[in-house]
Amino acid sequence: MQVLPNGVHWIPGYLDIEAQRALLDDIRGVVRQAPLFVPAMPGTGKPMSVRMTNCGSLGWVTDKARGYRYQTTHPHTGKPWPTMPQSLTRIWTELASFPKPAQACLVNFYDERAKMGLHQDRDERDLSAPVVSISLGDTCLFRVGETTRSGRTTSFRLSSGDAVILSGKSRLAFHGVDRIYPDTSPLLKNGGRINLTMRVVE
Ligand code: MD3
Ligand code: FE
Repeated sequence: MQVLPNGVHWIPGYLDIEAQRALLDDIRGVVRQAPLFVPAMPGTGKPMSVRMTNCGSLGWVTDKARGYRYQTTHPHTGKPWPTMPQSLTRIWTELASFPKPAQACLVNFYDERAKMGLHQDRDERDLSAPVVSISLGDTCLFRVGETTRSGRTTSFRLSSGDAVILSGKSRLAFHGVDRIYPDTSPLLKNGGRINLTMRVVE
């Protein structure tokens, strides 16, 4: 485990290849029940380049009219989100050191052109709970800063199987994904990157 300057805990190679494959299988099951959707920016309706879905009792969604929020159902199918696979709840228990279970796991899919601008995660009512993130597939260039947008940032590469834990001060750090490095992992046959973020919402 490495602690970065801003208090971000990073565990390179947290999941071995077997565990990555098993988790990916579970995520494929989630995506079959809750298809990836294209999120839109509040106000402008501009599509994000990342595609998303969720599992757990709550899921993060966004659209032009209603903006960023958590809700109990998929925005297109109207069905409740699939339950969180045990592979994920086990990771939460091991890494979060928090008395409550995760309510939401956001699944982000990046193709080779996708990125995520610098932002803070503050749509959760309980900001005392950590966020636990797992990366699968192609490597990305990840950037994390301070709790103000203008703070200095540190960049590092997140690879398949890496875990990141955001707690305490780092929980409100600005962060984003600047780029995906194509063909850096054999895990996803058509390439791309999946990021899973588990959260307590309320
Ligand atoms: C640092 N996801 O879903 S994961 C997001 O790789 C998000 O898909 C990125 O940012 C991704 O909101 C980054 C690592 C991560 C997650 C939450 C954080 C880093 C964070 C919250 C606070 C600070
Ligand atoms: Fe985020």
